[in-house]
Amino acid sequence: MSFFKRLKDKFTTTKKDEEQVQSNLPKTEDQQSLSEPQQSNEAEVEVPKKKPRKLSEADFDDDGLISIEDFEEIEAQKMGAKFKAGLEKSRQNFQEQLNNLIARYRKVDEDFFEALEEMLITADVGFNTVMTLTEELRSEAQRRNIQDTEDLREVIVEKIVEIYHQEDDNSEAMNLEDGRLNVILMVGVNGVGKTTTIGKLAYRYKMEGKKVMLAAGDTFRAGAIEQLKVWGERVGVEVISQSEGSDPAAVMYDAINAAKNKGIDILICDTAGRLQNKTNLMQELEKVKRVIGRAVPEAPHEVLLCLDATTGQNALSQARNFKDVTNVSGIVLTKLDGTAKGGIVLAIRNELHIPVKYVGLGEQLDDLQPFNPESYVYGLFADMIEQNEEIDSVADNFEQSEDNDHESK
Ligand SMILES: Nc1nc2c(ncn2[C@@H]2O[C@H](COP(=O)(O)OP(=O)(O)O)[C@@H](O)[C@H]2O)c(=O)[nH]1
Ligand SMILES: [Mg+2]
Repeated sequence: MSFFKRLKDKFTTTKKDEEQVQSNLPKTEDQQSLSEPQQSNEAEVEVPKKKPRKLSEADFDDDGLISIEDFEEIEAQKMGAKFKAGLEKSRQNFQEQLNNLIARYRKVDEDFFEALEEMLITADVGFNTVMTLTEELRSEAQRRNIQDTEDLREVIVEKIVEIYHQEDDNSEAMNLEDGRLNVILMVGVNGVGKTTTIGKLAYRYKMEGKKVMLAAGDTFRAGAIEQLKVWGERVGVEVISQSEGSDPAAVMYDAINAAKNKGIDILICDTAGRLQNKTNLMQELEKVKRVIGRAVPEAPHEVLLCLDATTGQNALSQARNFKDVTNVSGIVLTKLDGTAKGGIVLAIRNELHIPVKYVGLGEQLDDLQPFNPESYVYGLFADMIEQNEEIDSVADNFEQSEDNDHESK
């Protein structure tokens, strides 16, 4: 199966299928209270039978629950839709530029590769990463004797995923374990989205059935504690705080005690993004980390650095500063929805060797998504991936209409 076809099968869904599945999925109480009240009358809900969901009544057991395979399929498609929506600006930019390049340089030659390099660098992919990518493309084109730039389209997208995977596999996974208190420390400069991300993470983990608590460690910025409390209320998780100006290490100490007493699974700690100067900030983060480490062995289990995708190369230099002081275990790249230069993800991964664990794709509670390179390239090239398969989809439709004929007999 071609690369594009595989991505398409995995992530694509039609609007109608999506609505049907949403209305059929069992909801938790929390989900219900956060979304609009459902109008549909249960007796009228029809179980979808159409591709690509492939759901049928047999998928639901007596309690109305669906199988793991179907659940995973639906999750992948929901994720695909999130990445597609969140990366819209970048996608328009990437696809338009790539289409222009392919139209302008019909033959695969050095001029084409140079223009491609320029395009990728402008999209924040990062110089070294671009060089690696185009080197691999050159040899792949030679190896497979690809002459037409049109035929290189899919290879380019495939290589982006490959380059991403060259690093340690599976490192996007969070270091969280059942049966212990997991501590996540959120760091990053002011305004990158730390507090918002903490709210979204708390929501995500709570939906997964975890007991979550938050620690208001940004005691420096006016209003920061209040902002976290608002998130706590919205999501329905407890926030441990002290007054503005107090020692954040003391807040952490309190929070860890409270978390232990209440059998919390995940404690997420907010921190200041700016103090009187940079040295102070880094010293404070060190102290906070030390206090956490003394109270819980091997904690913090994750130190997540928040970076704002719209700041481009500046985000990379922030990352270098933080990396020097704290052991950053992962990156949350926020506001990807706000930039047309979504290539920054690749630069971060390849130039800093820190995995991107989550990406912020918008301002809704569920717009924070676990990062994975396939959903990402799907989001970046979705229209191209879908159009590329016109012939296949004609075949699919044919199969489907045969299925339907069969069923109606
Ligand atoms: N569009 C968009 N805005 C975001 C995202 N994440 C955070 N923001 C916004 O960024 C601004 C700063 O966020 P905040 O959490 O206060 O940053 P902090 O200073 O690092 O704690 C807020 O207006 C957020 O709504 C995202 O993924 N997409
Ligand atoms: Mg904040």
